[in-house]
Amino acid sequence: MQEGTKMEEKTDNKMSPVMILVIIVVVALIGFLAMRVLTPSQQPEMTQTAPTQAMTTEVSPTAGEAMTENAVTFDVEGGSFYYKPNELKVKKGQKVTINFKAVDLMHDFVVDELNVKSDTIKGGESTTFEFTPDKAGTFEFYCSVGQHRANGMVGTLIVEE
Ligand SMILES: [Cu+2]
Repeated sequence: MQEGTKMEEKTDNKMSPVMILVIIVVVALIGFLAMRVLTPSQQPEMTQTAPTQAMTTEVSPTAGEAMTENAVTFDVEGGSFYYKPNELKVKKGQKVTINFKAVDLMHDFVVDELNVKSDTIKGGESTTFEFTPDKAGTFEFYCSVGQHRANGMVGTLIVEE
């Protein structure tokens, strides 16, 4: 017991000054490096903001010709008796492209107020049509085949100013 205690004390005394120095240096280095590593990690978030702004800037020049240059595309599914999605939100003057697909029976896509009427397609078929709303408002789109409209095959087209 006694010999063991003496040896430990000796070892401690010899190593202490060096160990303390080494520990101080290592801790200081780790602290310094940790600060440097953590600080740049916040910068990528700011870098990501830059591309988003760049994209917005690319769109802006085309917006000079009113909003006519804007375009939006929707995939709409028609079945008995529904549209999915049944609410579309667009902007006045925006070119709207709709990829309309029928899953059964025969369907079309009509908006009376905007003179929109797609081809009538059969189940399994699809058609693409475009229109550019020239007025704002909330309009109903519906299927003009048979009694589909009465059976609930309707949706809402919201045209924002
Ligand atoms: Cu229909």
